[in-house]
Amino acid sequence: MSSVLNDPPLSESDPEIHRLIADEVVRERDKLRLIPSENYASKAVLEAAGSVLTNKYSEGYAGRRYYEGQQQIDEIENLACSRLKALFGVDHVNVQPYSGSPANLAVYLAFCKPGDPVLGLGLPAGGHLTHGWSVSITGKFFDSHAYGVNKDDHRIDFAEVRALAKEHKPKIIWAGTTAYPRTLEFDKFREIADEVGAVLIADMAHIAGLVAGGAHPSPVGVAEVVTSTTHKTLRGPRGGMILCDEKHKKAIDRAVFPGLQGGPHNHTTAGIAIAAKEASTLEFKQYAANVVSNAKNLAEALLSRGFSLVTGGTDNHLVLVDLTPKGIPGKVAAQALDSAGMVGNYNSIPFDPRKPFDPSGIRIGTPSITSRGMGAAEMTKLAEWMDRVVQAPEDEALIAKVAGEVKELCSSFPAPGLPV
Ligand code: DSN
Repeated sequence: MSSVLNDPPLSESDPEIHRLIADEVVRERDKLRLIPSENYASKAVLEAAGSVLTNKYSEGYAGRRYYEGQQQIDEIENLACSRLKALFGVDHVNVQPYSGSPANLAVYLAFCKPGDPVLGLGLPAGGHLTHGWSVSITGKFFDSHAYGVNKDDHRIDFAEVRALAKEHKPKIIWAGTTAYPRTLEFDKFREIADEVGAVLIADMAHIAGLVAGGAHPSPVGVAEVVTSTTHKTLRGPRGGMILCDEKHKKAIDRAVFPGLQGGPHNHTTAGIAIAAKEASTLEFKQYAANVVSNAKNLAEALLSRGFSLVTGGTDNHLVLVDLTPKGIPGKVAAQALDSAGMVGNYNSIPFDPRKPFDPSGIRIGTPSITSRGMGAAEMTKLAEWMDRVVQAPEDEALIAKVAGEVKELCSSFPAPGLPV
């Protein structure tokens, strides 16, 4: 028997998966990717994420593992942590959470017992499932309470945050969002957390890259614990992390392993280390600023075409469009826009009279198109295309024409990480 396994390339070993990946490359190349939680990871990040590091088990932490053979892994994890500590100016970083939801679950494990009161932004107002929403394990296993946004300006209702905090005395308060276009005022949350003796947890998943690049105020030094994904505005591989003050280091590390997870995904850790290095450059600072200026320009262009925007605009990377004045539901619009080469997601708006699976809004953002180097002129064009499509979502000829124009524009803005 030969000792060498037959080890053909993907195109030969599994042509179906090979074809699907190739088709995804084309999709990511030829369309405007507007989902605000998505981005393009660099070639270097993709190379690490697809490397032999995926073969290794490493339960434990650097220098204290339950498996031998950690000569490279310990160095990689230490590099990821030290780079992130420098980037965010924080005492401690754990890079082992598999993604944002496990990072948040680890926080519950570190600070709460089942049934304890917790407080977070409600999903319909732009919060995340794991901040205690009823269908999530975090809403089922804890006594969760949800604050919302003001009826008039759709900004976070701090009077409600304070009232609920005083009434329920939560163990933790979440300050974090997935569909909120405004600056998060971490200091206001901290004031309330201090008044009731809660630990303030900032979930900066959506804005981590903006924070790293100085385009959004940092929660570090305000919230004692900060969770995040690594693949959104930060442009790393899919992963999660928890940043914390020295005093919570032990509780957080124990909660992640052995509390919640087994072995870390070392290929992801290497990708996170690379993303942290990339995010510490002047070029990335400019990127973060451009993400915000593109979102603001896009918002202005949409407003000038009669679109209605939740909160009237944006301070960050995303725009939440209320399509009610355009007379088209979010899902119909999102599907027509996708066919025309503009990929966003349908989304509830605050106090939405429609159901979450067929809501009134769409959520779009600029992280991916800014990674391609697009700027003000392209935002104006994008608003024009969106307007044409939402006015005639069933006009197949128009949709095909716009898709062709989008593809042509994309060909002038190659995306990071994609084969040319
Ligand atoms: N909720 C996802 C999003 O914002 O797209 C992230 O978990």
